[in-house]
Amino acid sequence: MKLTISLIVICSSMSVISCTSNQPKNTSEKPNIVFIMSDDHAYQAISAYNSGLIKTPNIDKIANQGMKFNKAFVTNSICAPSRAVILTGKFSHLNGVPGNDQVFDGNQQTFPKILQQNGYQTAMIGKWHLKSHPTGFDYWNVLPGQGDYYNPDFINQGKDTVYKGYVTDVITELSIDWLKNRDKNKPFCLMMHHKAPHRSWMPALKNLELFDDVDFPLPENFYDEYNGKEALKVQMLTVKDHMDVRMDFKIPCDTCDTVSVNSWAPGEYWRRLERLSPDERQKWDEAYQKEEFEFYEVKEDESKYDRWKFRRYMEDYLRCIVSVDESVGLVLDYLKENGLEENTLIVYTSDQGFFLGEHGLFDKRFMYEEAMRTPLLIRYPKEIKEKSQTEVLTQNLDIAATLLDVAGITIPGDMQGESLRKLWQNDVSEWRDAIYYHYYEKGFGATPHYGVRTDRYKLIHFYDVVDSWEFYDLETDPNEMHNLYTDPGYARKIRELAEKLGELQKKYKDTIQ
Ligand SMILES: [Ca+2]
Repeated sequence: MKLTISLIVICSSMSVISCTSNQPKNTSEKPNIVFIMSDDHAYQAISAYNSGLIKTPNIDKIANQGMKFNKAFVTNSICAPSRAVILTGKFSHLNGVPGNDQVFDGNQQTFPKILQQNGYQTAMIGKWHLKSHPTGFDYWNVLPGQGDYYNPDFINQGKDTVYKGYVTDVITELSIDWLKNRDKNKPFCLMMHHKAPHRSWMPALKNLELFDDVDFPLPENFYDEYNGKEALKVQMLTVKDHMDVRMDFKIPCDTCDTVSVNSWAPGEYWRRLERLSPDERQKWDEAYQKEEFEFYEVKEDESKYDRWKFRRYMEDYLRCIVSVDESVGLVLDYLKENGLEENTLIVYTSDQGFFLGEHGLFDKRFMYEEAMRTPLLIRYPKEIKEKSQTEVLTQNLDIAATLLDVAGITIPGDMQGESLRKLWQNDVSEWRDAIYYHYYEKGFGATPHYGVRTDRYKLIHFYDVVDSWEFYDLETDPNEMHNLYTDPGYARKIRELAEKLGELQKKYKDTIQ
């Protein structure tokens, strides 16, 4: 059975957007922008980066026909803060959103606003997650908060609206509808932000059988014992100890001996299923029945149970990504069929990376590679050669400056990122040699921390919940298993990185208490 989308409410603003424009003709030469962002999509789960886990042929097309950024990082690995950094081109301490609880001040400068002021028509569709309503968009239609996977609520330019279908498909359909109905005399910037593959990884019903029984190998540092990692000793984000049997593994058991540490999780699980129609719910229950039988078979055997948990995590996470990849394919097809391929810059990225069992973890937050790094692919045939790659250090901080630069707009002096355009123009002479990171939230036992990463080394200072330093040599220890902070052989290098850290904090105006 295929879940089809039918819109309960047709966007009433489409006719407004398709009205004629008085825009000067020269803006029609400006490039269009399609900025596609998913939520918690690990680079390990994109086949352009790692062929071992999943095939993502459509996302890979952007890499194959454009530039793949192999060292793209965020400044603060969590959802709302990353979005605020991307919009403003400023670090969290300056854009007002250091954590998920702050309300984004929509009066501040953002790149969509600047594009709009320069003749672009702008749209924001999907996950927004910044609490205040979007500003700087001719059209916006966003999920409230985290949003739901099935038959989701949206806020359509201030009006509560419910759409029938799977959230990734709904966001795609709204995006393509907007493209179809846009004013074709103006350049456009479409931001299509997927909810998927955010926890709790609820796949499209048509994809519930995918990856069944694939024996995903555990990452080699799955059983990291956290020697020298004081902050990881107190977190509550491990696959084997902190996932919820109902919400994460989809086993409908409220009474069995579970591993739940989140009292809200069972209620959340049942609430989310209430959004399914009776037929959809039956399909869901049938699909997960096999997993329920397995759960009772393996739960008393710790080793088998650990592997089963990891497999359950991977199955649903990757099923969600299959839909995201389909979405990218549909948007690429639309652009191609409508002659927009050449003059449109397409970005694919995630709001941050994600642990897929590395260090035993799921989630993000920490300055270790899998969470700090994020996928970044840009296709723009007018300027970027096919199959380009870069190894230089980039950040989500650079997105705003890049998009304004490509649109021929002066980058405001208070934006803190650099235009990535220099990289595909091979102008790397003055590119940064280190990046700065600062994470603030304490949820799930995480500890605030800041640090610096160069091409080879990483220095982290955890403060608040625990106070400790970590130092890694990524060349000899890419899995970040050996904290060398007290190793005398690295004392000089650690001093150099500490100096660099101070320089970056000064440069970016981050005052540390
Ligand atoms: Ca996220």
